[in-house]
Amino acid sequence: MDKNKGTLVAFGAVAVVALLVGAFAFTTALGRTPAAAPTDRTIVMTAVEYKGTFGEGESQPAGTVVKAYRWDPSYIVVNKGDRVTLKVFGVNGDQHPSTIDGYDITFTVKRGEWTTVTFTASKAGTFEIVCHVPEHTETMHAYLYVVG
Ligand SMILES: [Cu+2]
Repeated sequence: MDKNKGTLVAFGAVAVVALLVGAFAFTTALGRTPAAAPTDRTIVMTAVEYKGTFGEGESQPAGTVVKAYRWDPSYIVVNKGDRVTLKVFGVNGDQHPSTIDGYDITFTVKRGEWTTVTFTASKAGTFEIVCHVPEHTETMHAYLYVVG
């Protein structure tokens, strides 16, 4: 390839990249919408326990049980201003005294019962939903993302 042809190819490549970047920026600007109007959101969750059992040749004696308590789902996304209702069903564990950090909300989920937690997502940010039973606390975290 001669030098002029190589320069022309390089210029063309730069022009194509510039066009793509410009088109992306333009469509992104067009795609922006104003903040969503506050809405009512109901989110169904469960309090669950995962269990596993060690087998032969693993790091613990065969038959050793390992378990972890979790919220399902563990990620919740709402918009600032939304009126949020969490409907939480207790599947495993006798009870789960819990908090939503940053919102001063406390609630307890009991096995076999539905617990309803209602609040307005008035603060943007990421807030943890944590169970405070000592053997659950390490793993029983969910994350509330309030977009605003
Ligand atoms: Cu718990």
